[in-house]
Amino acid sequence: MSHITKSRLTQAQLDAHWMAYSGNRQFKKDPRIITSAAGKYYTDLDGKKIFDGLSGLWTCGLGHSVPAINEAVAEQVKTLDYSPAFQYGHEKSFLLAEQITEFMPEGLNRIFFTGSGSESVDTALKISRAYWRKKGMGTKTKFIGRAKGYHGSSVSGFSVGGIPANRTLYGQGLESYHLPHTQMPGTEFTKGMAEQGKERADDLLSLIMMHDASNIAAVIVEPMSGSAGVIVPPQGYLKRLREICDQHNILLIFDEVITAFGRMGAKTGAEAFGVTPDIMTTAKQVTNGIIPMGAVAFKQEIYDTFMEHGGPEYMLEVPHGYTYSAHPIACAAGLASLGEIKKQGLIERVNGMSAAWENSVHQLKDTSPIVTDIRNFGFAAGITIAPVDGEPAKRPFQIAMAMWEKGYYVRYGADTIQLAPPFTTEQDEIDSLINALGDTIKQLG
Ligand code: PXG
Ligand code: PLP
Repeated sequence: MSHITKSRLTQAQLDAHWMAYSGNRQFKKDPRIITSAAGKYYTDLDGKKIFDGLSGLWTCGLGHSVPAINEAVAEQVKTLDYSPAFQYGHEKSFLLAEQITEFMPEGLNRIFFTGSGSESVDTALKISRAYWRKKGMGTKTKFIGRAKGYHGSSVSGFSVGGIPANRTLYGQGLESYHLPHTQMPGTEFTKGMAEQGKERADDLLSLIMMHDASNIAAVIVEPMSGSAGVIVPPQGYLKRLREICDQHNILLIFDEVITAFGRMGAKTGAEAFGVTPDIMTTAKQVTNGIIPMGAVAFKQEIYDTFMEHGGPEYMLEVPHGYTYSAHPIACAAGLASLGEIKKQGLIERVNGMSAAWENSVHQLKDTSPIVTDIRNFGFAAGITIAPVDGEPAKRPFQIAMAMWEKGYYVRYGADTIQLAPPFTTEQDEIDSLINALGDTIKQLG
């Protein structure tokens, strides 16, 4: 059924917006227009309620239109709408930085604010290079990412990223090399972390052999890959990466744009998996998605290195930042969001319900032979769908469209369906989502 006749938008208006990461031609023939959101549900133009099975884009774990966040933003708009990010400050950024350190593993206690996950990644990579230069090791400039990694859309992000479709069009990026991913054959349908795969961390030794540690600034990985379809680290894998980085004097960056602030049933992926990086990038959940913001956490020694080598005190220690770094409205939203996560005990809640979530999503295994793998951790799951006729992305698209019609929003990307329900999701909502998805998959395969 086409929704276009019900939209007030003209074709020219639809055409004017070149949508991000979207099939623009298909969308504009049959637009899926969301008009409002409250709690765990969207409402579309037809007035249909749609369950938010991906918490926005992994952003809105608290659900939508959360009164405490709305009020904090409304108050901030009236009090201080903008404040220059460079050389002048406002109190809320310092309060939020301290609040964020409470979610961070021990030692990651210096916070740099950005406007998005991509900017957080840019910040982490630039500061890594600058750090080595400040320490007199200016040859350490190369980066190591990982196959299937997603680190945002900037030039640096696509360079270290490992999803081929996001790289092929864009030519030369930053000099980056890639570890193999950890989706091991034979581990399909593993619940949580697989036992096999730790040895893939040792591929870092081969890359170090090839490029030499004296030329490598940092290794960047998502502790759990989100965009590529929820790829959970094998047991012992991240610990091994940490050991090798320590032995070779290479910074370890965890890109926690999806995994920080509750999604893993822990404060961060670092906490969930018991490994502490030198730098952590975050975004999304920090403001519950209401206003763009990212935050990068650094271990203190990195910050101190810049302060010690900063020159006269009136000089900048690092020429880096964004017009919207520490935007006051984003800071107000961040304080309210993180405050609500703590007040509502949502990290403990996700942790407590993750076993039930795991059991529910793994029931999809028996729905159809086209389900070839299921992975899960915390309140996240990825379901791999067998391709048709060399078109791996087609069935996930069809499934997501059918689910939308039925009143469920799920993410489709490459050969997977991704799920990440709000932290407040109840068991009956999980059941209804999984039953609808199972029926939809059955109808297709
Ligand atoms: N790093 C990671 C690990 C991410 O997941 C980014 C960086 C970039 O963040 P920004 O805010 O610049 O988009 C991301 C973003 C999906 C999906 O469905 C994931 C992201 C964005 C859109 C969709 O998996 N992750
Ligand atoms: N381009 C121009 C011409 C600018 O003046 C600025 C910021 O002043 C930027 C890009 C960067 O914008 P932002 O700080 O929002 O990333």
